[in-house]
Amino acid sequence: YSIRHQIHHQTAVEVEQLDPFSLVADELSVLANKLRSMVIAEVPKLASAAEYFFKLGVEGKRFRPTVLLLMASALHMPLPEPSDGSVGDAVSLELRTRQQCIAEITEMIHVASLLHDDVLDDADTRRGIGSLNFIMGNKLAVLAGDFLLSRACVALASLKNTEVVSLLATVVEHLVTGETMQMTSSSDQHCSMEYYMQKTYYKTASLISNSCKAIAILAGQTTEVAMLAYEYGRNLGLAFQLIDDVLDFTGTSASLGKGSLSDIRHGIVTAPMLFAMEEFPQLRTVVDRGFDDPANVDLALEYL
Ligand code: GRG
Repeated sequence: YSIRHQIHHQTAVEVEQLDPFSLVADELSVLANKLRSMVIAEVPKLASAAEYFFKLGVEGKRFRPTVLLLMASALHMPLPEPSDGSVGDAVSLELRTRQQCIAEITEMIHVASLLHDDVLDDADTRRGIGSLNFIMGNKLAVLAGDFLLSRACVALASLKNTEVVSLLATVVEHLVTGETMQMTSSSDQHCSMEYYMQKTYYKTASLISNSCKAIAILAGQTTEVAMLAYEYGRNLGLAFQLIDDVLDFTGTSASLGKGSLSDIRHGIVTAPMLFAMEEFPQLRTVVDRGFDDPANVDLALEYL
C-alpha cells in the first residue's frame, strides 16, 4: 500500500525516475535478516559455507526479491475470511508475509544455482569475491547449494499451497534443463535464436516468471492476472539474461564481480554471437574450432 501511495502522488516523469530498489529498501533489509536466519546449519563447516553469500556486502543486487516485493505491492489483496468461523489456520501467515516468503525462497534457489553454476564452470570469483568453490572447494559448494535448496523446500511447504509448491519445484527442473541445454549451445544444430531463447527461459526467466505467478496466486488473483504476472516475469527474465550476456562481452571484471568473456571461454554461444553469426556466416567455422585456444577467442571477438 505504501508503495502504491508513493507512486500515486508522483508525476509520470518522477515515476520513471523512481529507483525500484529504494521503494522496497525496508523490506529488503527484513529479507536479508530473514535469509541469514534461514541458512543457519548445524555443522559449522556447512554453516559457514551456506551463509557465505548471505553476509552483509555480498548479497548481490537482490533483483528477484525486488521484482517480487513490487509485484506483491501491486497485487495486494486482503486474505479471504475463513469460511468455518475459525480465526484461521494457526500456521497461516499474513498475506504479505507469505509473499515475502516467496521472495526468500526465490533468492535461496537463485543462490543455490549460482553455487552449483560456479562449480560447473570452475569459476573462481562471484560478486566481487572468491567463489565458494574457490574458497572452500567444490564438495562444500555443492553441499551448500543442496542445503539451500532443502531450506527453500521447507519454506515452500510452509505456504501450504500445492499449486505454488508445484510451480517453484518445476523451476528447479527448469534451471537444470537450461544449464544442460547450455552445454551444447555451440553445436551446429543448436546455434539458433530459438534454442537460445528456450534455454534462456529455462535458465533465467522461469524462476522470475513462476515466482511472479506465485505471488499472484497467493494474493487470490484470477487465473488471467496470474498469467499476466507470469508473462511480465518471463519477459523481464529474458531481457535480464540478454543484457547479462551482452555485459559478459562488454563489462570488466570489476563491474561484473566475476571474470568477463566467461561465456565464449566456456564455448557457450549467446545472443551477441548469434547476431554476429547472422551477419558474418564465416564466424561459424571459428565457433566450430572451439574456444580452448585463446587465439580463436580473439578471432571470434573481432566479429563482435
Ligand atoms: C541447484 C537450483 C540448482 C540448479 C542447478 C547450475 C544450474 C543448475 C543452473 C544455473 C542457472 C544460472 C546460474 C543462471 C544464470 C542466471 C543469472 C543471470 C545469474 C546472475 O544473476 P544476478 O546478476 O546475480 O541477479 P546476483 O549476484 O546479483 O544475485
